[in-house]
Amino acid sequence: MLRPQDSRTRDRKRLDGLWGFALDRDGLADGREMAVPASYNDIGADPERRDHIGEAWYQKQVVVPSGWLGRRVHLHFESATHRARVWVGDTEVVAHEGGYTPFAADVTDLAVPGSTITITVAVDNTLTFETIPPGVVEQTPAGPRQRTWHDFFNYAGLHRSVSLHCTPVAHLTDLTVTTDDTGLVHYRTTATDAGDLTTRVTLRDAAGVTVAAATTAEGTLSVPDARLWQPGEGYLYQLTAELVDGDGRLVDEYRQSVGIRTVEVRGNRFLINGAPFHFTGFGKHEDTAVQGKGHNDAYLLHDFELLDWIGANSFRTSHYPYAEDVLDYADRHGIVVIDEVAAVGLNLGLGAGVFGAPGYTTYGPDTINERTRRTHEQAIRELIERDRNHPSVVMWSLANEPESDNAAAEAYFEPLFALARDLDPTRPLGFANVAQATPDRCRVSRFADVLMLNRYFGWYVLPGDLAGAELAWEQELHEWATHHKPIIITEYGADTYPGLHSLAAEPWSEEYQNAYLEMNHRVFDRIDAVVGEHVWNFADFATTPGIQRVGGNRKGVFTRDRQPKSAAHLLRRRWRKEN
Ligand code: BDP
Repeated sequence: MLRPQDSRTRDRKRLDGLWGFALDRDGLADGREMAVPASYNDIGADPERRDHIGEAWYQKQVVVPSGWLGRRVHLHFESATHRARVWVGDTEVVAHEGGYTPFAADVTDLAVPGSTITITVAVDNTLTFETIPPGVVEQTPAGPRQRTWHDFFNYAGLHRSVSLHCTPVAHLTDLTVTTDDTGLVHYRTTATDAGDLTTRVTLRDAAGVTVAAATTAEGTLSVPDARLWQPGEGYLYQLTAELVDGDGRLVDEYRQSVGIRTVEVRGNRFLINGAPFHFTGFGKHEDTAVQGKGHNDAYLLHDFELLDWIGANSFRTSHYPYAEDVLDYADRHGIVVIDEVAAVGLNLGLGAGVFGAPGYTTYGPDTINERTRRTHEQAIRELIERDRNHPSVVMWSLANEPESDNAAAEAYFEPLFALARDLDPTRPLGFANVAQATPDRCRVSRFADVLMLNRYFGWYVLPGDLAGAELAWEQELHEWATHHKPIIITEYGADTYPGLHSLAAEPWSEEYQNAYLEMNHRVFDRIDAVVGEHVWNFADFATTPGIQRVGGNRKGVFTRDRQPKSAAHLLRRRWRKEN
């Protein structure tokens, strides 16, 4: 599936703005409204909507442009969290599972140019043991409660753009590009209804000068003296794929930006274009006040400005695929991305009393089972299909903190790694390893190319005892280093209430966050295999209520409204010097 775009042969009409909204279908007549994109949870003042479980209904009337006569009309959703059913008029046109990847339907027969159509969407936020991420709805005396095993608020709704777009009847349907730092660009296109049309491919540099061209649907272009896509310098070429008829007339056109680069793991080094890369940055969230997980261009820019200010060269899309605009920006500006599947919380024993619950076994016929694995597989397929052309994406993370220290985990994950490797042999794979799965116990790390460790020595382990934490942390890292793989610390952090100060550097104070980070950095600097440090988290974010959460998770280096805690200055001093 190709993302909708305007081109010489294609038209995109965004359906963002206000839609009709209700928590049940009949309520659509009541005239309530909802912003798209946005999570619906925090828009209203009623707890009923914030804590709603089940389908929420969206509706919009749309005029199909009369100029689209004779073309194919598609309805495209960048995401619907966590699943959706969509109707045009009374006809169901598409259903989709998974909250963070796009889906579309060909609605040509229903969307007659010049007519007005009604689009209705039911967005369901229910999580079960067979969804990614998993959850369970528990029946309590006070009514149903959605339990999840992930530490962020279960925001739901139409979080990203919706659009109606048209293509010619004969059109390109897919385009894959892989590159290497010798200047080779391999491409593959597919098309539908293309008959005897031919495919023409042209690669231009940033100044618009043609550097290579071909007239086959699939092939390899060679770029002499290629200017590489580098961390910090997102140099992009533009590939234009065209379908042309026998007289050379243009039938369809699709443009794709291309960053020429190589990613490779060699020994305990992570190489980009053959040079060792050290990751500095954060695990982030898509999370802002009022809009929840709704995409917002102003926050997109602001967050990237702050990453630049602080000297971060990378981030992880914890714990789900982010909006495609985010990756486009990272491509253009040379920001390195670890792209994560929404498989967070496959660890039902974790955090009991914080956000877990006793009484569930992670892997079993009634919990994380074969059907969960199939959903997980589909989530991997959709992530790789969506993001494989982004040069900024340098590796895939297949899960966050799954239970990984037993045979059931090994059996669950082995085929998932095999699938991801098969779908994309060009990028290293990993998953964020949880503290309990120490080097001697973890059964899944063997499948990973890069060790991604989430560790909280000095916070969840030995809180307040940074000297003890330093010893224990270094000891564990030495053990991981014997695996001869690069190690990225994908989470380390301490909750910090902004404005709380303590001369004794007690937990929750800004002084403690600083001392905690300094301790971690001393340890990292002593271990050769550590090739990256991603602080948890970029900014404070909303969570499920809990006694360890004070107005959400406070491990942000920035507050939720993006003001720096004093740790931001500490990181800026370290990272700007390093990069
Ligand atoms: C880790 C999780 C992350 C949490 C973090 C925390 O990967 O999602 O927010 O801990 O507790 O276990 O702050």
